[in-house]
Amino acid sequence: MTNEEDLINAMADLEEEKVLDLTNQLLKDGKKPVEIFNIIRKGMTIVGDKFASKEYFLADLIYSAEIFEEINKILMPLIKKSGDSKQLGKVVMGTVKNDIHDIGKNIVIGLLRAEGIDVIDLGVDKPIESFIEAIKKEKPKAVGLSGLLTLAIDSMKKTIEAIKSLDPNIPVIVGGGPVDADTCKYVNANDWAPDAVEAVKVFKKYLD
Ligand code: B12
Repeated sequence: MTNEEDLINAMADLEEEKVLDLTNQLLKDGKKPVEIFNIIRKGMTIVGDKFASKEYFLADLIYSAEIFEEINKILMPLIKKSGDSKQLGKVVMGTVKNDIHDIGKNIVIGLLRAEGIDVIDLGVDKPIESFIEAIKKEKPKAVGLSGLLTLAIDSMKKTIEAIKSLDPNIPVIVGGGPVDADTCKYVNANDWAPDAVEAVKVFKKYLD
């Protein structure tokens, strides 16, 4: 078995020490932090599946997030600033109302900032008004909405409706677990991305 598979399984089995050891091992082997984030995400998805099938409880979900926080402390500082110091513009980003998941959003924000994009992070469970106020105050070039719950899709749709009636030209980009091309169309977003690396490419399209 490769270290990658071991890491996915260690995360899925909530073996904190093993997860940290394997993360350090993969770094030594030359894996990029973003690639390791993607590997660990696969383990988190299994944690979610085990929760859905009642093998795991809420406490296990919480513990998976705590393990992730430790990994974050190792990997985030290693996400290199890009050589290009040109500021690419401002983005407002938040997790939509009724949803408190932010691990994925925070990775996206870390990568965007490393690329010289100024990100205003609104946090989690943000109602429509928070986005509207931030857009009026910060005048961003694009807005990012994150959500992991199926419920979040409805919040995204309503939030985008309000954003577009304030300014029909502001690009809104969506992402998170349940988001795909169909969701993007349904909520009337301009674009979407399945992971943090793609998210950076998509945001850059709208900032250049
Ligand atoms: C960890 C976790 C939690 C933690 C979250 C901690 C935190 N600070 O975020 C805690 C314990 C708090 C939690 C709570 C709950 N959770 Co939860 N959770 C998860 C779990 C296991 C992992 C999520 C995660 O962090 N993945 C890793 C990150 C890196 O991946 P990601 O979030 O997808 O992000 C990537 C991309 O999506 C993308 N991306 C993310 N945001 C954005 C934004 C933009 C703009 C773009 C372009 C891209 C982008 O880039 C990221 C990096 O590559 C998932 C399982 C799963 N399948 O996802 C369940 C899951 C999301 N949770 C679930 C549930 C049900 C809950 C609870 C309702 C449980 C409960 N009974 O209380 C509560 C929700 C409370 C609420 N109101 O929000 C369900 C959702 C089911 C559904 N369809 O609605 C899931 C799918 C588990 C399951 N299979 O049942 N959870």
